[in-house]
Amino acid sequence: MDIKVFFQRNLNVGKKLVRLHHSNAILFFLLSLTGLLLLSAAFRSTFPATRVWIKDIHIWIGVISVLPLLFYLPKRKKHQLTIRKAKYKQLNLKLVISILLVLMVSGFLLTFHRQFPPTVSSWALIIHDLATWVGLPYVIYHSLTRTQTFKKLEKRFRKKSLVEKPMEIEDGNPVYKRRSFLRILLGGFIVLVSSHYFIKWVAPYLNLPTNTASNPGANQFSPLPEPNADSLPPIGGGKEGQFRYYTVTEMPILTNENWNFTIDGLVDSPAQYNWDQFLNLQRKVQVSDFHCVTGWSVYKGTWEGIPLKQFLDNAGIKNNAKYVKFYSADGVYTDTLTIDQAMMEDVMVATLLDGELLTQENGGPVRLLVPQMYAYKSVKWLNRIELIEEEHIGYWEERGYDTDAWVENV
Ligand SMILES: Nc1nc2c(c(=O)[nH]1)N[C@H]1C(S)=C(S)[C@@H](COP(=O)(O)O)O[C@H]1N2
Ligand SMILES: [Mo]
Repeated sequence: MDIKVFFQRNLNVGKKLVRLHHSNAILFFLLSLTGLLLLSAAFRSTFPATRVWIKDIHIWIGVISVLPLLFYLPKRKKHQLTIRKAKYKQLNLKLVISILLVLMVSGFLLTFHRQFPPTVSSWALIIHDLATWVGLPYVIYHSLTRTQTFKKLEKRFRKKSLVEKPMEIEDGNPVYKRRSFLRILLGGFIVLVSSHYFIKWVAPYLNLPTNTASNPGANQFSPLPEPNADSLPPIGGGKEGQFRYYTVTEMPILTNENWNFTIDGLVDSPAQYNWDQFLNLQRKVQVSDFHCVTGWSVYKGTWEGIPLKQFLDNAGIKNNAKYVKFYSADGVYTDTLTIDQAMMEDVMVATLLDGELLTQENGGPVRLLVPQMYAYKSVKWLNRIELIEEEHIGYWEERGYDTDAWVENV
């Protein structure tokens, strides 16, 4: 990279284009870096608070990256004239600009997702991811083939072939062959590595088998709950869309032995249930949507469980209680609702989805479900409900998430 162009004045168009190209490269690099961090499960659990402002930074770099495109517009004609004979450069330009536009539009929709119906943001997220999985490997290939090291390597190959088979240069053009061989090698390697991530991302959308089902660390409960007739077959027709499984800790491994469920705090009759006792509680079935604040949604899940209201009514809320606090068996994650919010009809202590016991990665055997709020309220591996007087700030809210979790525009 020619850093000088950033400090020179009165550049000609060519140099200005180089500067735009470099700016674009730097911005794309920063966007990839922050974007991959945002995707990383390890980063989510290790630096949760950092993740929240990295997201803001990602968005701001995204905004800034519109500038090189804007500055390019008036130079477009001249540039296209200079590359009219270079097929690869033309193709590259079209590809890069389309990918950038797709990323920008979908990024914009994701940033302002609260202003749009959740279907818009679920699609925007899928498209943003897809454009990343196509664009990033391509840009890596594009930039690696332009490094000095790669060019030297190509030259070495060329020299070798000149020495070994000097006669073939005129007719067989081994120079060209050698050169494309190196590029194919690099391209193949990049495709191989990125397809691993791509397949991991795309598998659930295409209903390809994933290896989570045979997860040896998964929960173990018996007996399994007998699904209500409305759950199996699911009256909602089965969920639409994919969960992204989030956790800020190792996923807890829960079994009959180490699991129990408590309601206590400011209630008249605190209670504790083991798995058998919990299964004896009267369950209801409801069809609800599930929205994560990062943009994805799962629609029409047929959820079965105990309405939270039922729990609270049975326990008897004391007069001084103002909030309901929810604890996870992961020992870290918590959140709260006001009593009014907690008493909403569709807030559920859920234990089945589409007729099956909630899986470990989905927060099973029991999770909270607050359909009208973003899913960070829906505490996974729920094992304790406490009625409290003072406000408690939830895990993500404490780290920068909006305390207003209501999903509008549904
Ligand atoms: N215990 C616990 N509960 C949690 C979380 C978590 O990390 N730990 N993540 C929340 C967030 S931000 C979302 S979007 C949903 C994700 O649910 P899923 O992992 O079943 O898709 O769980 C919520 N509940
Ligand atoms: Mo979320």
